[in-house]
Amino acid sequence: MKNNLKNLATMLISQKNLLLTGHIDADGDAVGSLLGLYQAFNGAAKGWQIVLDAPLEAYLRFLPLAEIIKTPENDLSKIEALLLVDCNNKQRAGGEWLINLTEGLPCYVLDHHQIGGQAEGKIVVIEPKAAATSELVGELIELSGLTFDNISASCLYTGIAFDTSCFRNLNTTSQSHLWAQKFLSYNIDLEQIHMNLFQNRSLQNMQLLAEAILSIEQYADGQAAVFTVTAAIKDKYEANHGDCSSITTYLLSIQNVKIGVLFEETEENIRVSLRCRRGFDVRCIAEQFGGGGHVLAAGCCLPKPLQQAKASVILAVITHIVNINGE
Ligand SMILES: [Mn+2]
Repeated sequence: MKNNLKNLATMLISQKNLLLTGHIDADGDAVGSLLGLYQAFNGAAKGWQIVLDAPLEAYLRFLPLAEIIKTPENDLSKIEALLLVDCNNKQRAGGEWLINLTEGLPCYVLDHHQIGGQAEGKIVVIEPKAAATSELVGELIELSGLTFDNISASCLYTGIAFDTSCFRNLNTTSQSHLWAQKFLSYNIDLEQIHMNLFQNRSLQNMQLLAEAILSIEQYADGQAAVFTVTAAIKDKYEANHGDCSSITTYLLSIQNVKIGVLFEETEENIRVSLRCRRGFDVRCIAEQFGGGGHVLAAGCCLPKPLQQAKASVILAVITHIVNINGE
């Protein structure tokens, strides 16, 4: 991994007109990593552009440099290379527009999501042990002999705090805390970051959570718990996808629950987000339905109708629990 990271650092120092992008529904880690890289490597002077599939979600707009992030409608004709960040394939980063735009251009990958096969890219760095891609960006910056400042430190701290749910998730390591220690020395505004990431629910979002709590179903002797958010409930509270997926983790606050599942009915399909405790593996459940993610947090999409999608996924969840318990 170290060698590839060094090669990536060498590339980033000289590469002009780089397109940087992250996965769809870009989260605190994807965006923090992108902006931290851009700042530390002086992307502005090199014609780098950060482009996301959709406009930045409101809770991340406090980040320094957030205003430079573009959407695919912008003129991107000058692009010479692509770096996928917190993501390891073009499909996951938005699909068609990116595939068309970067056809034939060198592609680089910096990510911490485990993948089954080999990622496509000229230089691929995938380190699933890293709690956040922002940790890898920190390493990349240090390997390049570059320094942090208040802006890059704020962005990268945000990435780690987001992906570890403020150093509480089981993916958190001593390394995560060491990075936090380092970034804190750049006088970052912890209150602002934590407030935006974790204490930023609208009243409607809280009410959505209340409805979801009333919908909870339990399976496998209470080891699986399920939230269901129908299209009607989403409309009622004007909830978006972020509002929904962010509540899944509450299911793990219930005694004895090992796997939490949220079903969200959208116009096109049923989006499923899964969370679990150590010892279980929701990524392998998500993969059965064409999705992916991390061992402890994953997601997938199924075709409608809702009841059918629920039945399939719940069966897979129960089977997984039975298998793990039987081991
Ligand atoms: Mn991440």
